[in-house]
Amino acid sequence: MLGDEKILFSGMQSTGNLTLGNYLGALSNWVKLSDEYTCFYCVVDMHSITVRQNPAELRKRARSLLTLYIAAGLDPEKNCLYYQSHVSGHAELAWILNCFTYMGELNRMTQFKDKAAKHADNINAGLFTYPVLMASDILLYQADVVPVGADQMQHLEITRDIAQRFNAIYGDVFTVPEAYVGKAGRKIMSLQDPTKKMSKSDENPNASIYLMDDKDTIMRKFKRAVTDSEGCIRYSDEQPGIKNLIDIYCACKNIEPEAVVKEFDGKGYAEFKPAVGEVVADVLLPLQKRYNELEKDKAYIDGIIKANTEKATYYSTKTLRKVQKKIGFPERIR
Ligand code: AQP
Repeated sequence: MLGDEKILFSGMQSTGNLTLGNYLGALSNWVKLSDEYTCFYCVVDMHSITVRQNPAELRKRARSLLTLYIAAGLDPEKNCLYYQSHVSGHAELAWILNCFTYMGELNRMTQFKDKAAKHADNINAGLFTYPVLMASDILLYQADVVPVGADQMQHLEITRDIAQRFNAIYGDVFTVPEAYVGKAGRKIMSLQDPTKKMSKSDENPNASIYLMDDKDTIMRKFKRAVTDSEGCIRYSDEQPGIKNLIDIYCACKNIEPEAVVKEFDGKGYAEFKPAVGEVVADVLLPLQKRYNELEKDKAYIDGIIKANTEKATYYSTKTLRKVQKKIGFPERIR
């Protein structure tokens, strides 16, 4: 699998049903990137338990997420699609890298501060060391690039710092990854509070379009989307709700905001909102059809999981053994 192409690593948490934000901001780009890179796309279920999860739900969501990766167009023969919890190297390397990460560095992470505030009753050590596990995910596969949104940039920086620190002591063990900053990653906002990002763990189902929402639900959610009393379609920070709907329309049709403003010049929200719903439903329909077919084929998905776990284990073990040797762990007796 590893030829001349550069290596890319990314993953998503199985913390809820995937939203249109996850699709337009990440998954749809992953599909494009897979033409150019050798990609490891992980279901990061170990990250997911930094927030309390219902076990049956977590298991179901992880499988559904992996199936959605394929339904969205990721070829499981070309890309390595797997569960983080099936490849023990992630946890093993994370422990080692914990010993090369400073408390002060982790204390600065804004995601930790945000999540700690949100889950004040469960500020666990895993939440604090989340960036170290993420560093392990990336460094295990010697990834050259990591597609990141602005919210994850701090975590990539700490990954680079850890890799450089380790390399400075033990030689060139890890590839130091670069951020892949493609075409301005679109940040899709909540339909109920356009100042907040659309998020799969949002408790209000009307705030998000889920990838498996049927057309009636999609149309209803857009109809209820919070906007303003201006009444005109302008791409302006003063109209965050409309701006978000324009972004969604643009991402689905691959056009620029100016074209949308022109198309809906003189028209009101009663016309614009259903138009956005229609394009979103059109984009999601093929993915939903494919998902429904794949979901029924248990043996096929099981086969993909098995083969890709072996692939990920093979590549991650190569890095892990090298690291263990460098730091002085005793050699394995064969
Ligand atoms: N609203 C969004 N707009 C654009 N991109 C988004 N992503 C998430 N939300 C939006 C991108 O999707 C990927 C998923 O990453 P993750 O599963 O690690 O979790 P996240 O970024 O924290 O996403 P969520 O949906 O908000 O999950 P929860 O609710 O569990 O925290 C990333 O590439 C992210 O940039």
